[in-house]
Amino acid sequence: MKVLVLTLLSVLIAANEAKEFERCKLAKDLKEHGMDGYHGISLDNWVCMAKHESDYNTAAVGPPNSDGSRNYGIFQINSHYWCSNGQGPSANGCGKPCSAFTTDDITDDIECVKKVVRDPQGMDAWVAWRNHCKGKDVSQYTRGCNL
Ligand SMILES: [Ca+2]
Repeated sequence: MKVLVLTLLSVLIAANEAKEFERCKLAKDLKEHGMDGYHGISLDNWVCMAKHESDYNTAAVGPPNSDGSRNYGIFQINSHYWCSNGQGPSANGCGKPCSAFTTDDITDDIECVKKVVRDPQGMDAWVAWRNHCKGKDVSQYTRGCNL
């Protein structure tokens, strides 16, 4: 029994390491990094984007896109434009390996997102944001968070 409990515990710990960011923790982290109103985008829009891009999963790696690139992490940062995954050409606009965007520390992810949103496409770069958040009432995404 003790062995089983320990095994279960280690499985739980491993699963937790690539964590699903709790909604309000993400909102707080984003706010601390100056994202509330960054490039005119409200905090709840950023949280909504992360919800629909990755379901708050910092370890998310998307399936291959039509150009063979992939998207990484809680904000699904693209390997063709913003990070290098060593497979195929990359502009690597954020100057990082894509693996940097699948860790629990989202500081570098946020810094990269600031570059992405300053591109001409703006928030429309995130298809899930366009489909699920754009022009909608997104206040629920920061509701109840003590920000
Ligand atoms: Ca990271």
